[in-house]
Amino acid sequence: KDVIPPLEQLMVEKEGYLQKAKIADGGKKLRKNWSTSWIVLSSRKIEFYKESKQQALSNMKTGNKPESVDLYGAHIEWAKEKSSRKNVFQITTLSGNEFLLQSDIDFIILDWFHAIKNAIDRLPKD
Ligand code: I3P
Repeated sequence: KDVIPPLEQLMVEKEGYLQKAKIADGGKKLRKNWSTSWIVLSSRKIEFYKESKQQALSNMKTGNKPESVDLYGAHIEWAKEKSSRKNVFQITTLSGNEFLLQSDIDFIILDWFHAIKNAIDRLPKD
């Protein structure tokens, strides 16, 4: 049966394309593999879509799920030492998932860093 999500979860704060590499899952290191991801930030989560926005929208009808990251208790920090690329930051979730996000374009990555940091800081601390 259909469940109606709370309104706040429907409020998209920012969306766009970034380079993404998941480097740990539940604390277990993964082989780094950069790919372009369509990223949707709402107040308490980030969704990573492997495909383009167009494709993602049509896939929603078939129930193809994006990777969803709970921002509650998450950390965000610049991660210069984790990549040879410029403009890389890391998100670490409470469950021990680690993601690197990157863009060559300075203002794009700065906007994303601050948007995600603000979302995390607005969530209750405990
Ligand atoms: C990795 C790939 C990544 C690179 C990573 C390499 O090799 O070249 O792009 O990360 O460097 O190990 P492979 O494809 O063989 O797994 P950056 O682009 O972020 O530097 P790393 O091992 O120093 O993280």
